[in-house]
Amino acid sequence: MVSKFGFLLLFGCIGCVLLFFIFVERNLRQTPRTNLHFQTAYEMINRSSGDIRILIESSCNATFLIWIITSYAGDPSARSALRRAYMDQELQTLGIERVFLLGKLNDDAEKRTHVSQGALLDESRRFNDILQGDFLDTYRNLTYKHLMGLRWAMNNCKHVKYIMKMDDDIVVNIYGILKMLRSGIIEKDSLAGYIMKNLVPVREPANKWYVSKMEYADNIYPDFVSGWLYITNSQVANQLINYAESSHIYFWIDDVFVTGILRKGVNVKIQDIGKIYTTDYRYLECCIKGKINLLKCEFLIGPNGGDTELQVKFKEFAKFCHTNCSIRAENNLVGKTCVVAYKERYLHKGAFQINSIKIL
Ligand SMILES: *[C@@H]1O[C@H](CO)[C@@H](O)[C@H](O)[C@H]1NC(C)=O
Ligand SMILES: *[C@@H]1O[C@H](CO)[C@@H](O)[C@H](O)[C@H]1NC(C)=O
Ligand SMILES: *[C@@H]1O[C@H](CO)[C@@H](O)[C@H](O)[C@H]1NC(C)=O
Ligand SMILES: *[C@H]1O[C@H](CO)[C@@H](O)[C@H](O)[C@H]1NC(C)=O
Repeated sequence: MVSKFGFLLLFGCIGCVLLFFIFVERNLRQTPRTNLHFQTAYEMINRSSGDIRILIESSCNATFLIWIITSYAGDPSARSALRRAYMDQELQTLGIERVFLLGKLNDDAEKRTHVSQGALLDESRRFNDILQGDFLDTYRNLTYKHLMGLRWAMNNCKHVKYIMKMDDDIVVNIYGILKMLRSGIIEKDSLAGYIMKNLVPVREPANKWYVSKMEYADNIYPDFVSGWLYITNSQVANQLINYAESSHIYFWIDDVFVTGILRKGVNVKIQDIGKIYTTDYRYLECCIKGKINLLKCEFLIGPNGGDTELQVKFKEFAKFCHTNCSIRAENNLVGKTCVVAYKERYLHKGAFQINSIKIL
């Protein structure tokens, strides 16, 4: 009898131990699965763009368009060129206000660039066109900068019709942009720009633009518009910002995140205005040469190719030709007649791997 009871006890114990192991094992297996589920695509962070403290603020008087420009705090040269190209007074008469979006520099960066916080405060007092957020001015914080600009524009520029976001190394013909906006071809409540389709994350760890699976798990980015320059309005900015804050997601490549991931999340349309972009600064130089023949240029936007003064030269051409030149004939477009030695260029910094759409 005793041995029979002992047997039962033994079996019971073995059963308990087995059950315990099964339970533990299932838990072990389940925990990571749940985590993976929550990390589907993007890094979860606990710092939303709404928490960003503004160190230097600016007022908004724009009535038609607020022009926000991401700029590296440590390099004022592009800001200076833009200020000389398009003077405040002229912008004001056009209903435009321009604001540069900066982060802050750490001691190392201040030493390297010889730009101190004091110098930035002076710059702001002098030009009243700086918005500086309380985050380090680095590549991986670009998304903070971008969202800070949209949030500020949305809260402070209540009466503007458009928000235009640009990078400071991009050359632009403002007169041409205004003409396009007034023509009404930009769809309401959309993001209009150069559409990037089917781009894939860079997965080589040595690359500066390396994106880990933790940061972004999918193998392809949603369609987005290049951060070079895009146009939208306050309603769209509002939706993007709210979604960024409620979803607690973050991805550091700013244009992919804001105009791709967030945009898709709130179901905003993107509109292709890629025809007015060139990816090669030398085409802008060809545009400028057309001035002697009184010819306009089909390109309104392009990179400065490392020469900040191209902004000033292109603006002079654009202003002169806006009233004095004629539109080029189809067979005389700069894209067809300008001869430059072939060199691959990229519209998007994080996209080195990809053969993006060829537009030239
Ligand atoms: C905006 O308006 C305020 C008050 O009218 C003025 O002090 C400020 O200089 C203006 N800023 C710009 C950039 O025009
Ligand atoms: C972004 O800014 C925050 C706040 O200044 C800083 O702590 C962080 O190191 C920055 N991130 C990167 C990747 O530079
Ligand atoms: C148009 O051309 C005339 C004559 O060359 C010149 O005086 C005028 O300044 C030009 N217009 C602009 C906006 O540059
Ligand atoms: C992040 O912080 C907020 C409070 O600001 C809190 O409600 C939330 O649970 C935190 N999320 C994570 C993932 O830690």
